[in-house]
Amino acid sequence: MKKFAPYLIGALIGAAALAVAQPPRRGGQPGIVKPEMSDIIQANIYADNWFAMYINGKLVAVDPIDFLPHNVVNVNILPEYPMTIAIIAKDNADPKTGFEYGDHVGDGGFVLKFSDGTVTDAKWKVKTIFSGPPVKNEPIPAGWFLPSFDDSKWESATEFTNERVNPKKPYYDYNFEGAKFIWSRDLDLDNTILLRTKIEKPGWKARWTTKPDLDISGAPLR
Ligand SMILES: [Ca+2]
Ligand SMILES: [Ca+2]
Repeated sequence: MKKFAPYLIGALIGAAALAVAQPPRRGGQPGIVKPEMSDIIQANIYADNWFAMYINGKLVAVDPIDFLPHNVVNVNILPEYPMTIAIIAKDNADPKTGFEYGDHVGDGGFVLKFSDGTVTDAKWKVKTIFSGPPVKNEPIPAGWFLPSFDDSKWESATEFTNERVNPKKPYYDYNFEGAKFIWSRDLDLDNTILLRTKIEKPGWKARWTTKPDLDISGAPLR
């Protein structure tokens, strides 16, 4: 036995060296719970004419079609509650005149439904930053899309009927049941608006225990 010992030690050292040389572990550590597709929710969004959406301070969706045709944006979201939703929505209006097509006053409209039951309604807050004609601009408040932003002085959103907004076919191809079209009080003259709401789910805890390691802070903020 004694004479084999050096070989045994050599084998052990070899095994240790092999362990050090192993590539990094793939698939995470035991005990870590990762989010799965069953944790995601679906968001259906229709804007007349364009929007960008921030959730909990992060840009998560941009309407890929500025103007026409009117389209529904359908995206997956990994929800975390409380969930602050902040939207910038724009009617098609010339920034210099407020008109569309040269001399028409166009109207806006925004509707959203998430599969967790979140819908647009008069409980949302709204602030107009561009109206006209005559054109009037207000600066976009710093940090308007952040959960910590104080929107308590903003007006409540106004609900509009489908007949008033007159959404096009894609709206009817998706589930917007229970959601209301909202805007500021003036669907015609208010052309760019900010919308905010906070969805509370008391007692909610993330099922997953992982956090992203990547940095996406380079995304545009407005
Ligand atoms: Ca308008
Ligand atoms: Ca419009």
